[in-house]
Amino acid sequence: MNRRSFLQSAGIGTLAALAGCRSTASRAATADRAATARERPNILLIIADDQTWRDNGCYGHPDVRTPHIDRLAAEGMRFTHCFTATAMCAPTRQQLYTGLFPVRNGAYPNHSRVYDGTRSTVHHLRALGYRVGIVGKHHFGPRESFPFENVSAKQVPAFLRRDPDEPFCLVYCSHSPHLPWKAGDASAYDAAKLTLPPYLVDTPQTRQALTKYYAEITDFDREVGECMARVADAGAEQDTIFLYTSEQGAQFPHGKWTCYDVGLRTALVVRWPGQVRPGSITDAMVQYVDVVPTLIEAAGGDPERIDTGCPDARDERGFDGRSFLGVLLGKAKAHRDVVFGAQTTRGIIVGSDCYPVRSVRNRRYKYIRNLNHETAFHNVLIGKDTGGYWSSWVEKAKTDATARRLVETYQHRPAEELYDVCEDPYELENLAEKSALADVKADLARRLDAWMAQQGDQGNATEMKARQRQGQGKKKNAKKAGA
Ligand SMILES: [Ca+2]
Repeated sequence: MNRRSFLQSAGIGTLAALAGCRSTASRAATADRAATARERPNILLIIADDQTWRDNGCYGHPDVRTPHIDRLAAEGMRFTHCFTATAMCAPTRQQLYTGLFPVRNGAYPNHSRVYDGTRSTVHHLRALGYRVGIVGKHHFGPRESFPFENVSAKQVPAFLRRDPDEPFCLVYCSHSPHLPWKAGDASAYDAAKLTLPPYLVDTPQTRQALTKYYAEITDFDREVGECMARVADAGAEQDTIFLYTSEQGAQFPHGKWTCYDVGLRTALVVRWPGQVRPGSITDAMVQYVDVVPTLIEAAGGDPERIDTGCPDARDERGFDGRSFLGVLLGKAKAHRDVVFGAQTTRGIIVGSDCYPVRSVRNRRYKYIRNLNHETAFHNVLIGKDTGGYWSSWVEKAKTDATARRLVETYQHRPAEELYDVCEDPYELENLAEKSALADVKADLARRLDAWMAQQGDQGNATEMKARQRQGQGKKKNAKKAGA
C-alpha cells in the first residue's frame, strides 16, 4: 500500500466511524471507543517553559506556590513518572506534537525543525473534525508540519466558543518560567528560608535566582488559572480534557541540557470530568511521544493507523508513542517499562562542539551514555553565567568539597553513568562500575542500543549533523538543503 492509499484508507475509515457513531450510537458494538468518539472532547493543553517537574505545590515542593495547578490536580490525575526525551525547548515541543522521538523526526538539536513531510497533531486532530489553535511560543518548523491556527491570548474566549458542533484543541504555550526571570513578584519568596535541593550549590546568588524563578512559576500558575476560567466561561469545562505539563527542567546545572531526571522528568496533570477520577495519582511511566496517540484515541481516532509522514530506520511510519488512555480511565496501572532520553549539545548557545548524551531508565535504574565524554560539557550557564550564580559556585568550590563535586561533575562526566533513582533520586552516586549491577547495566545498554538503531541514531555522527537540522523557517530550510 502506498502512502496516499494508506492515508485515504486511514482517514476515510476514521471519518466513517465517527459518522456511524453519531447516527447509530445504540448499535455500536465497541461501546467504549464509540462512546468516546461520539463525545469528541475538547482539548486544552497548557505548557510551561523550563519548569522543573518538582517545582510546584502538588508535586510536593516545600516553597513554590501554585494554587491553580494544585486545584487542577485535585480535580484530575497527576502523573509522577512522565518524561520528555530531551531537556530543551524545540525538540521537546516537536516530539510532543508529533509523537516521534527527536532523532527520528529530525528536530533533535535546539532551535531545530522536523523533516519535511512530517505530520503533527494538527493534521491528525483536524482529520477528526477539530479546530486546532496555538497561543504563545512555537519553537517548531517547518510551518507545513505544524499548521496551527495562531490565536492570541485575547482571542482565546472567541476561539473556545466559535462553533459548538466542532470540538477545539488549544495548545497554550507560556514563556514562563524560562530565563530571564522577570514576571511575578520575587519579593514574595524569602531567599533565606528556601529549601535547596542537593544538586544545587547553596550560595546567596543561587537563592536569589531561585526567588525570581519561583516568582515566575507562580505567575505561570496565574495563567493556568486564567485558562481554567476561560474554559469554564465557555461552558466547556465538563467536555474538555485539560492538561498541564511543566515541559523540561529549568536552567540550573544538572537540569536543562542533561539526561538527568531533573531535566527529563516532567509534571503532567490531566483533568477530564466524568472520565478521569478526581484527585488520582498514577506512577505509570509515560513519555511525551505518548500524548498525541492518547489524545487521538480519546477523540475517537485510531492511533495505530496514523501515518506520521516520517519513517523510522525500519521504514515503519507509525508513532514512536502509544496511547495511555487506559491509564487515564483507570483501566491500566502501567504503560512503559523503560523511557529514553537524548541530549544534543552541538548548536546550543556557547555549547560544546560535540557532547551527545543518551539515556534509558526503568522504574529503578537510569543508565546514561556520554558518547564523547573526553571533552568538557559547556553551555550558556557556564560560559555567560546567565542565571547569575555559576561564578559563586566556582568560587565556593575552591573551599567546599560538595560545591567542588557539583561543579566538576557538571562539566566532566564518565563514559557511563548508572543510578538507582529510587534510592538516589538526584543521581549523585554513579554505580556504573559496581559489579553487582553488571547485569542491570548490560540489560539497559541493550535497550538503549535497540532504541538508537530504530531511531537511525548514529551517536557522535548524528551530533555532528546537528547544525543541518537547525533553523525553523522555510527559507533556512531551503538554504540548508542546498548547503
Ligand atoms: Ca523549554
